[in-house]
Amino acid sequence: MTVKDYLLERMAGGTIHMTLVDPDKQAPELAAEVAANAERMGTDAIMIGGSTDVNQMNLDETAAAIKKAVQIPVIYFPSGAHAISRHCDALYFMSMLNSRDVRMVIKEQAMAAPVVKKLGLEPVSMGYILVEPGMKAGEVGQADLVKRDDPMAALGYALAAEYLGMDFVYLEAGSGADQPVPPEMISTVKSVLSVPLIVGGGIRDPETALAAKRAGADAVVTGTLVEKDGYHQELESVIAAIRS
Ligand code: 1GP
Repeated sequence: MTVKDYLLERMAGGTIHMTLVDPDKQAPELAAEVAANAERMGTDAIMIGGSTDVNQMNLDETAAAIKKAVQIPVIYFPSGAHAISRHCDALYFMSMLNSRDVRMVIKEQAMAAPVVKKLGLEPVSMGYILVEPGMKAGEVGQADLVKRDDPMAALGYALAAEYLGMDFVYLEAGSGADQPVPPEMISTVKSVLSVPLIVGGGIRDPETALAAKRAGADAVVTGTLVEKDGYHQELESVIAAIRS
């Protein structure tokens, strides 16, 4: 089964959870341990990525270690064409739709595409939309951030992604954001969108995760949560809220 079909099948059963691991934040062995713990707690897929300091070496080592430790799909969440790993099952082939930099919209993708083909990696197409505060991803990607009180702007980008043939839409508040994507924005986008909606950035507790789910998110991504010691209970409660 392709990773895309796996995600669609899981999402048909309700909101799913994905755990994001940044290869720059810990040694590969620890990343593998985090991924295995998350899998045991019920996360549906592992995403690997970070806005800065991901390179071919830390990506390859982390992806290989995680791949050995889990059965669920391992998906690369790239920030550019500078590093691509054959150890992942798939990669989000994504365009930052509201970037002012054409490099983030299509040029990095044009550089990456032949490499993806050569490695035989599954590309999972995705429209990526940065919402305030956007954090590092918004800064590095030169995003023209969607304002938190402007759900119609998010709707426009999301529907454009669908009409361009993208399989998933990702609303991103940025890793470590102090405020997540507003639930009203999620529900506004969801009310018109026919492809699955992924939401992430600033989700660290079960209440926030549940609010994203209730607003209509098909997938909730958490990353920062697993970067501190003693994350087990929090991660477990976030996953439980999403599966409730
Ligand atoms: C970042 O949406 C993800 O791309 C996860 O964000 O690190 O804030 O959980 P957090």
